[in-house]
Amino acid sequence: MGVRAIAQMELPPRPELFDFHGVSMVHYFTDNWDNVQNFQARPDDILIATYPKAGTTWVSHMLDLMYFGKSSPERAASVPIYERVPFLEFCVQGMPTGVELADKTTLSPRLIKTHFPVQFVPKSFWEQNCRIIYVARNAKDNVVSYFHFDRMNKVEPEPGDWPSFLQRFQEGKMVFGSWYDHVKGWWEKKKSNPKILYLFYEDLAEDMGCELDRVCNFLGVSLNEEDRSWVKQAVGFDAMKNNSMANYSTIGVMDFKISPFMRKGKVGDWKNHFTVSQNEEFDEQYKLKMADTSLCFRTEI
Ligand code: PPS
Repeated sequence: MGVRAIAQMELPPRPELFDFHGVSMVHYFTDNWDNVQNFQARPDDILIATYPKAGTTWVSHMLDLMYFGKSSPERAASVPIYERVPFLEFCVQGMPTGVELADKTTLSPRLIKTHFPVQFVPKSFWEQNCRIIYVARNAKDNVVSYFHFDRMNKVEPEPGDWPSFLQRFQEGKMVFGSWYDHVKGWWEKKKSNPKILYLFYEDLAEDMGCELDRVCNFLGVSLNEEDRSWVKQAVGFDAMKNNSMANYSTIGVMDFKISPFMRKGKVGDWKNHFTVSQNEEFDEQYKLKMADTSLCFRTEI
């Protein structure tokens, strides 16, 4: 059954969080664990790794267009992003798993998405010395985006109200675990692994041209001026929001009447959600949790 067929399917009730090797998860991302861990990466695979809601789709669409946009224009026009860039650990009944989609990809390089914390990445990616692009987003915008996503996505646990969601975020009781552990874990790994490029959502929002050049440099891709402008334009928020192959409107597990996948795409939207006291309390905890890292985020640009 194709991924899009899920639109017609009845989904079971919302999943519960449970502890999985020390990380909060739901079964949709652990049910295929053995196949995921035994996944055979190829040396030219490119892994796009993120904490959920940090800009995965943005960078996935960018990379897909960079590599295949001009050579296979029909691909971007007719294949949704979740098939062009398989989500490795995804395993929802009635839909192809991420591993199945990746295994049947014949194009090269394969672009593969994961939300795993660094310690969950299948070992073949390290053995094959694959290039990895990690995207991180500031915690405040990340948690706001995650809240709206969990409201509308039926394969996520019930979000509850905003104050309790924020509390859970601080405790790391989110699908894929603690934002703090995730961004710091990948940051540490990057220090000893030159095959990891660590990007920030805020930098992409501020200067896409510059970040696109960094990505091209890292991957050894050279785009002529015309293609560079074309990719830049195609990954703009409005262009992606209006593109049914990039905006997840073809997947049935999400209810866009509650909130669209391409929601606001802003840096600083957290200011519309945090109360003054929530912000003060958040800052206090943030300082403690980030005291042991050199990693710095911008919450406005
Ligand atoms: S997921 O479900 O984890 O794969 O989601 P992810 O793609 O990582 O994150 C979704 C958020 O990224 C925003 N987004 C963009 N912002 C600016 N420009 C572009 N082109 C873009 N594409 C995606 C998307 O709107 C979600 O953020 P919020 O803040 O909810 O709008």
